[in-house]
Amino acid sequence: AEDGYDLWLRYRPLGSAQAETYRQHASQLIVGAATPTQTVTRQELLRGLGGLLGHAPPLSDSVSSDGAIVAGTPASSPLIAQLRLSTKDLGRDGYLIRSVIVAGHATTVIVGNDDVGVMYGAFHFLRLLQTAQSIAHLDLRETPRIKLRVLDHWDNLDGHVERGYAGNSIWDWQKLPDWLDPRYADYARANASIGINGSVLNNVNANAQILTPLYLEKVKALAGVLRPYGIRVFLSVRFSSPIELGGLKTADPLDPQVQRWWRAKADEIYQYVPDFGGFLVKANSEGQPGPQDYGRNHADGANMLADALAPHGGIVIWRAFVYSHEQPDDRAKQAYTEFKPLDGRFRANVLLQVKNGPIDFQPREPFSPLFGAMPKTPLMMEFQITKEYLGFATHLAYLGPLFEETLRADTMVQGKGSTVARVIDGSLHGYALTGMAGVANIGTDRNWAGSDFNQANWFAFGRLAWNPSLSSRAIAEEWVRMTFSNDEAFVKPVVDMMMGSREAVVDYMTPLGLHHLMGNGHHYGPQPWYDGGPRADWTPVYYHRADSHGIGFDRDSSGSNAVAQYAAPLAAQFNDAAQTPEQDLLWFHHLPWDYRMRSGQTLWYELVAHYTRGVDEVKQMRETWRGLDSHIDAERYQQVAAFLAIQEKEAQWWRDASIAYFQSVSGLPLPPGFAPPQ
Ligand code: GCW
Repeated sequence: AEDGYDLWLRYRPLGSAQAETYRQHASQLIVGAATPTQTVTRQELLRGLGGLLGHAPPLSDSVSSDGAIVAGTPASSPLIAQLRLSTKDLGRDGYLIRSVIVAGHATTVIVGNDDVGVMYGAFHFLRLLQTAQSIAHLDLRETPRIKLRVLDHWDNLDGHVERGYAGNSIWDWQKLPDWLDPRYADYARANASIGINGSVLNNVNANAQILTPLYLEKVKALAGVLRPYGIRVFLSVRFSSPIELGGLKTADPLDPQVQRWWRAKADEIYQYVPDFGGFLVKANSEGQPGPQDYGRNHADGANMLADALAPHGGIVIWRAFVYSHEQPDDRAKQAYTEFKPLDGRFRANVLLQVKNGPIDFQPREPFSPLFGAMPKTPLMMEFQITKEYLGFATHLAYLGPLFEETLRADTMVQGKGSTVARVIDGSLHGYALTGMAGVANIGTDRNWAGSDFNQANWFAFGRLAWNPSLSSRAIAEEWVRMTFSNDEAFVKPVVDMMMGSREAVVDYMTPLGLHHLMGNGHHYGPQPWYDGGPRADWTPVYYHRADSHGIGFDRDSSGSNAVAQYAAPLAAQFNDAAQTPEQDLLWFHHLPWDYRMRSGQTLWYELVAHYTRGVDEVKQMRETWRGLDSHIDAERYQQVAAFLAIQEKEAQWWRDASIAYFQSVSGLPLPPGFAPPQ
């Protein structure tokens, strides 16, 4: 059934002409199976070529005809060793794909330094066929720009996924370690196909139980499934575990007993999982325990854990998403305020994981001012793939443009070109460790991600973690071709629809730099009027600050002065409403309703126009989709159509509720000709 389970690895038969052309370059397959990674690589090539071409080329061990495919490393394959290709600078994950002559025969070689690189190369090779590209004269060389490419699962041990909209956790802790759901290997294949090499199995709001022997047995079993695919396992840990599990009276990071407890725990973990990746930690944020509970700082906490992991080569990923019990004057400033002074104070095996924006995964935020501000501390990007603030499972919002916008943003810390991408790929400040994390959108739904189009966000995350300078449009096109069809009459309109979809959400939810107007707690639907407890900085009115005079959060020098956290040229730009990009206007400024926008319209009219445009965009998306039913299977076609109908209804809800509320505050008439909802 076309239920989306196969993700972008569908491998359905290609058209006969195309298959015929490819078969000339797939006459025999030479790939070892001496290691688990070689074995899964071989399986994937057989499965992929078998599916796409109708039957897989025969396995053999020498090249005897034109069209052989040889995959391996110089160490594992004498054939490849003979070619004397230079592979040294490929590292563990890089690969070459080349059309060469072997024994007088035209041959395609997929070469890495390590089995894992060869596996990535095999997936790339299959992708060429899946996206209808020529494989006749190949000369490709790929290495990842970012070392750690991880999914953060916010999965609780009871199976619930925090902010998950695709069913329950795929980790069946109850049946682990004895039953290994085949889905784990399919999860690993999907990740490996886009270069993801780490999985944080459990929620950052962590349960200490994950570190008990009972659970470590289960973690070990999962690590065993993921390992052949080059994926290392990480765990979120609760900072107070020495109290909860160890019976200690304190979790003070400077207490020798606490340090001993963590060292012993780390030693124990590595007996279960010798290649364990390390810890992810949310500390002193939203009520989680942390070093500040003992008067210590984040570096004290992170370094203590880093010292416990260092003998085993493990790392600590410490989150910068913090805000304290005491309400700050401006929550957007807090991560920078707490972490910037600690630059250079972290151990070499600590990475600081920073959300893309200063608040919290909104449909649009300016980039976090921490990027560029900590040259001596490796900063890792945290994106949210699950759409907590962008319509959960149903709304079609392709996040590629959101990720790309952040990565391409210029911090200006070392002049023009100091992009966020260059911060996190390490090239700007010379970081030794680099990483990108995505909060996973994966659950037990047959389609994994809650909708077919949500799969694209998982895909885009992986592709950008491998190479943050890829274009989100090119990624969308790859994904559409692999997931649905290579038919140009389908690809073009669907890619266009995807590319506009996130901006549509911004327009109907939070245009012009507005943020955090979603329903309290659950974050679904509009609630800009909400001003209830428990704290003001969890309420929409705190963020939009609309009154009869105007709207917006004053973060310029006359307000919270959050602008000062950016490099001087940007600070000056953002400090001046006239120079601030309009898409971020109300993020940085509180402005009168009759403020003149670049269009010449008043701010009030422009706001209404954006809300309306958002709804119109979704109408247009439905229209586009309506014309495409003949190109794909009915099953997926209909679910997308139904979800788009939900999205239109809810875009309308957002528009009407938001305009009605803001009008009740502004007291201004609607623009002439304003069309009431139909
Ligand atoms: O976005 C907010 C979410 C919380 C989440 C928190 C975080 C895991 O609403 O559910 O908790 O961020 O990132 O820690």
